[in-house]
Order: sequence, then C-alpha cells, then structure tokens
Amino acid sequence: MLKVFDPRQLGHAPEREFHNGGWADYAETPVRSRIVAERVGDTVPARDFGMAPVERVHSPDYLAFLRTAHDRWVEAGRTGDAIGYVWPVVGRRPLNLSRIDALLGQYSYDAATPVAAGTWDAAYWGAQTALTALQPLLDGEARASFALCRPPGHHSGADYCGGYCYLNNAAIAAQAAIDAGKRRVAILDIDYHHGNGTQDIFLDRDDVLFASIHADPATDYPFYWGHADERGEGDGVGATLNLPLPRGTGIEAYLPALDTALAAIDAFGPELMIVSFGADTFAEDPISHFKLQTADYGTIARRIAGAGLPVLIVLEGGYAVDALGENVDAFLNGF
Ligand code: OKP
Ligand code: ZN
Repeated sequence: MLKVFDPRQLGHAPEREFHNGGWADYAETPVRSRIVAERVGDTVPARDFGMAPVERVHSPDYLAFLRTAHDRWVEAGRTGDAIGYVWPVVGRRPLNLSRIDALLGQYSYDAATPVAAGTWDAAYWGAQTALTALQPLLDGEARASFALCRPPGHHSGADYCGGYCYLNNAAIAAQAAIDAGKRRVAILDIDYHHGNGTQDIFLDRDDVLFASIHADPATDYPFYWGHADERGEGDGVGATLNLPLPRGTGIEAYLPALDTALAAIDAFGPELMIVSFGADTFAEDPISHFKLQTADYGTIARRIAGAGLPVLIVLEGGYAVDALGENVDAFLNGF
C-alpha cells in the first residue's frame, strides 16, 4: 500500500484552544503524525499538484484569508496564534471587512482552529498528501492507499476552517477524482466527529455521496450538523447519509451502522471510495466517547475492503497519542 507522509505538515503547531470555559493544550499536535509515520513505515513525501485542485473546493477569498491571516495578525501588533473572538451570527449580511479579527470570525466557526505561523504551509502539504495518495488509484495501479494528512480536513468547508481543520483533504481528493473522470465518488467518514465541512461541500451534489458514522451531535461537537434528518439538498437529496450513535458505542453497535453505510455506498455505485478515518473512536481517546478497541479497526477495515472498491484512506482525528500508531496500523493492515 502506498503511504504518503510529508514532513512539511509538521510546522503547524498551535499552542492552545478555547474549550469548556478556558484555554486547553492543543490536542491536534505534530507528534500525532510522527508517531503514525514511524509505526506504519515506508512512507513517501507528497508531490506538488499546485493550487488548482485546492481552488476547486475552497473559495478564493477564504484561501487568501488563510494564506495571509497570520501575517495580518502580526501586522496588527499581536503575538502567538491568530484566533478570533467575534463570530457573525448566521444570517448577518455579507460585509467587506478587512480587520483581522473580523476575518477570523467570518472564516471560522469555533475557537479550536487558530492560524499559527506554519498553518498555511502545513495545510497546503496536507492537501498535496491526499492528492499524491489518490494518484495510483486514478491510474489503476493500486486498490488502497493511505494519506497521513495533517492538519485534518473534514470540518473545513468551502469558505471556513473549524475543528482543527483548514483545507478539506478528503473533499479535495474527491473533487480531483471527479475531475479526472470518475463519475461517482463515495466518502465514508468514520471519525468520531461529524464531517460537517465535507457534508457542506457536497450537500447539493449527486456525484459525491457523503456517508458518516459519528457521535450524536445532540451531545457532541460540532452540534449544528450531522443529525439523522440531514439528507442533502437540491440534486444532492439522498446523497448525504448521517448515522449518529450515542456516547458509549462499542463495536457491536458500530458494525450495523457500518453495514448500513456500506449498503448505501454499494447502491450509489461509486468508482472510488474515500475514507475519512479518525482513530478518535478509540476507547481511550481523551476528547471522545466511543469504546472501540485496537483490534476493532482491523474488523472495520476488512468490511470496508469487502466493498471491492479502490479506497483512499485519509487521516482525520485520533488523540490517544500512545495508541495512535497501532490503531492506524491495525486499520491499514485490514486492507
Ligand atoms: C477534530 B476531528 C476538545 C474540544 C473539541 C474540537 C474537536 C475537533 C475534532 N478539547 N473541539 O474531527 O477529530
Ligand atoms: Zn474527530
């Protein structure tokens, strides 16, 4: 299996996030990917596919913001990571503002996603990592490949960052596959958290199916997306499938949901599957509440492989750092 890891993603290292009424150490650390890269072994760096595939998913104004936000922050006389403190309530009129604090509010939806000095470069190479791992699948040279992306991507929409995510690696790969001639692509999101950014990007599309198994947003981040009645809009009605599960879910209750998602993917008839894989469904994850064990990742992977589709695995979350290497390894070995 081709495994892509690019050390240029390691420069993204925010110090902290605002959570439960106070500052917390940033859970999405560079050491996460170092540990996975060491454990899975034999990785290759990303090729540079340039900005065109990124611009197919993200808006020009958002990309300009993301590239320049930290510089603007420094120009405004600030130190450390750029982070917002005012957010426009949904429905405020569009405004052409240039104050960095206004832009941070406009282009993000939470306080878990500061723009640090190294954020743009890391996010850029994270997206290139996904595109590099996609290539042998498009060329028919492999059945499965792994993109060790960081920062993760599935909470990032066309024009916003959030949930530790800046560029939507899985969505950029899905769009690149469509642009390369694949007629239908399925995205299976099995991170603990709902992939709201990916859902938003493809919400009204009938060529990309988004199926997600995640913690019920009634109790868990990101709250405002991922409810079972969100099924797509316009041409995309029926091409979004949300399968929320309660806190405490273990493999027995997880597998029926996985089978439901795989049946929907089979019925959709895609030529490629992209798995947004988060190992934060692990029982010991410090910010999550499912009960999966290391061996369960092999079970899940074998069922996904049973769909018989070429599969691009894109890393999303997973914060139990001591076990992250073996959990990802167990998942990859299932293929
Ligand atoms: C990103 B991914 C915990 C607060 C949680 C952000 C969660 C982002 C998860 N300190 N806030 O889906 O793993
Ligand atoms: Zn997650």
